[in-house]
Amino acid sequence: MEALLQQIAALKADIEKTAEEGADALEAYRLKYLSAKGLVKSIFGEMKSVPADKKKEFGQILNEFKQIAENKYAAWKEKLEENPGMGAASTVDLTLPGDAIPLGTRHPINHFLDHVISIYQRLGFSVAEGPEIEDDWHNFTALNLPEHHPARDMQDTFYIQRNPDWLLRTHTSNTQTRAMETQSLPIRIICPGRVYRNETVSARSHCFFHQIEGLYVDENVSFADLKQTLYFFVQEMYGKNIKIRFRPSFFPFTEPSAEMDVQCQICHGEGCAVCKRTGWLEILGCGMIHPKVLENCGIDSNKYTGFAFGMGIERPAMLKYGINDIRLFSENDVRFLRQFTSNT
Ligand code: 2NL
Repeated sequence: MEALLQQIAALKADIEKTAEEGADALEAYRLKYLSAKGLVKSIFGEMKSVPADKKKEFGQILNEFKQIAENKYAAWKEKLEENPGMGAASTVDLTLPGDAIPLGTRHPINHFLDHVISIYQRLGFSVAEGPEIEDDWHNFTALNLPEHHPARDMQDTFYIQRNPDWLLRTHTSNTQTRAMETQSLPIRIICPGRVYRNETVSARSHCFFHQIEGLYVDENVSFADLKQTLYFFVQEMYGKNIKIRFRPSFFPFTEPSAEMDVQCQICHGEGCAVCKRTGWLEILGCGMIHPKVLENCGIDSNKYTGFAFGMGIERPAMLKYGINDIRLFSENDVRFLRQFTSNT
């Protein structure tokens, strides 16, 4: 009797520590404890050798033992049905080298923009950003673009159908009109960003592209300040020996207006196909902010003056990286993007 009780205690402990693994282990457990030749049955067989006055007590112990064995089986089986891979030998080889994590690179447009930004930041300009969906006032009217100016034509501008006063900005000047309306003077900002024009997409032009504009408003800002700022910029961008020239031009929002050329970087002024034999490349437009524009933005044009400039990003970036199709910038073909590995 004593020996039997000890055996049952040992079997209980054994059941408890049996690891719940796969279907084979479960079947082995069933055979060992619950089958016709299993331990539960055989221990029950010992009942006949138990003295009559102990049969009731022993019967209870046996029933409890049987319950434990059966409960474990039922719980195990349920777990296995929920998770058929349970207890299977792991197929992961932890000694294999890991998969390489593909690192992204900066887009060439952002790379070029960041370079331009860093140069103007050294002159004390800070970056300002504005909305790409803009109202007519901030994109056109405040900039002295008369109501029937060709740039307002449906041909050039994407209007928002829901509200014809809204459009996709055609230049980043909207950020500058907003800054002049809201910021206190002096203002010295550069405004990079994406702009939109309703133009036929080709290798040379796209319906969206990038610009960076600059603006400086203070007392006594002169055209000499404008020239010196832009000269510093091109020297940082193209080297100390770069030659520049200004040509008179016209923009409704500046007076006087000019375009700035740099000596062609391909032929160094000799004349080639890229500069159309002129030896010069146009890189930006600029001028003194028109007094009407200052007034439109709530700035006293008798007290304050300012200069502004704007340059496109795609064309100089194409020249710098030898890219012959503007569409490559926006197609996100990784074969193109992966060529720009530098992140410095
Ligand atoms: C170009 C020429 C230019 C400006 C942009 C500007 C902005 C304000 C007031 C006055 Cl708020 N001017 N911007 C001025 C001159 C030229 O861009 O060829 N851009 C690609």
